[in-house]
Amino acid sequence: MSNQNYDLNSIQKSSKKDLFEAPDYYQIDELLTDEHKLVRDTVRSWVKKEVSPIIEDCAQKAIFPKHLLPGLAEVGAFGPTIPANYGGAGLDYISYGLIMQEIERGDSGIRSTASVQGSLVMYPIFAFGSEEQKMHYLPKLASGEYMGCFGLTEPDHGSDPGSMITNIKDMGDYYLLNGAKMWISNSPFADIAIVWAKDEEGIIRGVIVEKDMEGFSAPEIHGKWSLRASASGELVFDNVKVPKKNLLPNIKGLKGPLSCLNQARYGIAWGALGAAMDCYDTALRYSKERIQFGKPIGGFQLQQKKLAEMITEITKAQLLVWRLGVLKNENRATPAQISMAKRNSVETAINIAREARQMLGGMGITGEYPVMRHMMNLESVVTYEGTHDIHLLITGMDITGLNAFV
Ligand code: TGC
Ligand code: FAD
Repeated sequence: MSNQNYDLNSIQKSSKKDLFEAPDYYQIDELLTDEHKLVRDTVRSWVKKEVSPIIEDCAQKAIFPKHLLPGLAEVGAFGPTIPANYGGAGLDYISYGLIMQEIERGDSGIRSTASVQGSLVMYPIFAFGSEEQKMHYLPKLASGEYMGCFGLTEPDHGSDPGSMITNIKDMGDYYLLNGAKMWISNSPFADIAIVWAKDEEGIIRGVIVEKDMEGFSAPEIHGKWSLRASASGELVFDNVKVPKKNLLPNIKGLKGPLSCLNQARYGIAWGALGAAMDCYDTALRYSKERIQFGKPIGGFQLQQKKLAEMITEITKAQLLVWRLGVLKNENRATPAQISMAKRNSVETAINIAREARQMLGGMGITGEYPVMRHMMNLESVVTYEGTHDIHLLITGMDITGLNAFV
């Protein structure tokens, strides 16, 4: 089934109540301000009301629930840290993290949409765009009137984006864009794409491509077993004439797209913990209700070990991302610190999802519970925004000063 068009009535609402209760084993709430808690609770309520009832059916049918976009905009998920004069919510990085945590508690694919819009589309326009570009695009992106996508990965250049071949040629009045991007979240329905391409000197530049430009297409990728409620596609550029005013003027080189990734990876570090919390909460509740050998399975030591290790890992990761948020608010978080947190949170989440799936026995493979969906989603999250191994090598390079990529 196509992600681009669906009949809202074809999505079946679950009658099951979302009973999620967030774990807070170390009273981490005490580290949050009233604003942080208000933001988090607003998104949590929205997810319970709008996402939880439909997400299993959307994932099963591979439908991106695009009717959620106005709601996402309303809860401030698009560009939470962008200043209010450009339509953003003007929040700090801990609020941003909490928003991503709550959305990914619902589904990693919905969080992907928000991450891309805020960190990979609004951020580069905000950080590297002209004033005219900011005034034109940012308010529309914040409200969800425009949706965007981010084209860095190519079919032959994933972990090594510096080797990209997509290119722009200066034609006097415009740039001629040629090439292709692969695995692009949101591309099938995006109004604009932030595209990274090499100029004639081989320097990476960013351009804003609009969906109606001649020679530009964004075919959807089908057949995913992961992020099924998210739309992914390609970006194909066949002699696309990009007006000069669409070049991001204030950035040159690979550090442009990589700076955007710092923003998105930071959000994922929080987001993946949302998925972990949902799996833990589900497994904990199930362990108290499921009776085998005459008692709740949560009473068996092996099940308690799984649960105790889950809450320990969640708590450690919560403290890590909170501290990272403080550093980010002070503009002191390094890219390598962000890499460590992204890698750690996703690994924590994927391990918890796998353990929780086992704890649910046969029921764990069904859509009755969110665990298998989270588990499959996290297989994308561990790969995109830099794979698990790439982030390890970034940490390795940071601590040794030796570059394993060359
Ligand atoms: P290298 O020579 O190390 O660096 C090139 C220039 O970039 C600078 N730099 C950074 N700047 C800002 N933030 C960072 N994180 C940076 N990392 C490096 C660096 O200082 C240098 O600057 P300058 O001024 O000297 O030119 O680059 P390299 O070619 O050796 O590559 C390094 C490597 C492997 C770490 C990097 O390319 C990498 O991170 N690869 C992973 C690729 C990746 O993460 N792709 C993600 C695609 S987008 C996506 O997946 C979206 S999914 C969204 C969703 O659905 O949620
Ligand atoms: P490869 O780079 O081919 O890697 C294959 C394997 O080799 C990996 O295990 C990797 O860790 C390993 N490897 C590579 N280099 C090294 C090395 N030097 N040392 C050791 N091991 C190495 N990209 C975008 O630009 N925009 C998007 O919106 C976007 N959304 C995505 C959505 C989904 C659902 C997915 C799955 C991907 C998305 N991506 C997006 C692409 C994503 O960032 C890439 O898939 C990722 O960076 C890895 O690239 P690759 O798939 O080409 O794998």
